Amino acid sequence: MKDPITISITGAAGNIGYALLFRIASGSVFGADQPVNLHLIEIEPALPALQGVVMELDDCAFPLLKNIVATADLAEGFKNADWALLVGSVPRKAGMERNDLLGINGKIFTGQGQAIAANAKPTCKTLVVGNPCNTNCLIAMSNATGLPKNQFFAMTRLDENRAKSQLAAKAGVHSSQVTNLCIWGNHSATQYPDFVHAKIDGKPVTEVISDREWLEGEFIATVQQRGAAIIKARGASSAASAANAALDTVMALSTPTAEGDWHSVAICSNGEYGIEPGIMASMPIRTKADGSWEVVEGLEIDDFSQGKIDATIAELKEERDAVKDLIPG
Ligand code: NAX
Repeated sequence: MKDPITISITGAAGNIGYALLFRIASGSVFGADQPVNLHLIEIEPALPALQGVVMELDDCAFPLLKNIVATADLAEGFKNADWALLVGSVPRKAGMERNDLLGINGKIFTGQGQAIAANAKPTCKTLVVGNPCNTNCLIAMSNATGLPKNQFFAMTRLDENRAKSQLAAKAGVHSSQVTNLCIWGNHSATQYPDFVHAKIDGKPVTEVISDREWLEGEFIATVQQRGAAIIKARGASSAASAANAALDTVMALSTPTAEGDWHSVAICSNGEYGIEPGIMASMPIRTKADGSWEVVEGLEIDDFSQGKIDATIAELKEERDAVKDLIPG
């Protein structure tokens, strides 16, 4: 049997946490031969609810789940972490401006970035889900002194999965037939789901779906507004699909990407595609056989796509400027 790996999860008593933990503990993420420790991190008021989740995990008697830590202490929570999944954050409330939210959550991610650097394994990978996830991730990464920037990610996989499902429905195919779908930029209503490079059964989407007006209009708007549509229908924000996307991201970053394909995740730009270095932007990513990853470079960006990418990157720059006091150096 392998040595256990440790997965630290903030917001573990929340909705996404509830949909995440049992799949990790069951072995469906890291494999049927990989034991796991779960470090569940919550704020003090949520610790009683977290105890209930721990009781349920115990009651599953998962063979692969070796140890559970439930804590509000960041040092204990991130100790020896192989993965840090930062899900917890303060939701936007009525009357709160975007910048207020950035400021409140920014402070959370400063401390968490520092605690990951001080306590997690030097190889720990961090995935930020809590919104605004790109900028929260930028703050965590910037405060995690000593850890490589390429170990920090913000989630846009839910947007990728949503876009694949919309294209599949329009083309009358299964979503698994849609590949090469890149979400560019921010996980927000400015994101650009790139249909130009996406493929259906290996053919360009634009050859399979001839309705360019739909692609440029309704398709993009549906993906951008999908989160809001789910809140309207369900009375609560996406949880199971968000947890699923977080686990898809972990798996996509842990296993080699299929030949010719890519996946979407926000990473710290090194200037690829003219995106300002240091911006946490979603791009097409390939995971290599040795476990490292690279940006897929050389895609031709047409004028329509460039306009959309510029808009979402402009928003990310605004967000970064709003939290510049939380970014050392
Ligand atoms: P919930 O409100 O159900 O749960 C959040 C949990 O985080 C709560 O239990 C709360 O006590 C905890 N928490 C708050 N501050 C914390 C801190 N400083 N340390 C540790 N825990 C803390 O929200 P849920 O539905 O689980 O959503 C979690 C986050 O995911 C939200 O920020 C949400 O906006 C974001 N989402 C991100 C998505 C993405 O694609 N990146 C999609 C889904 C979701 O909207």
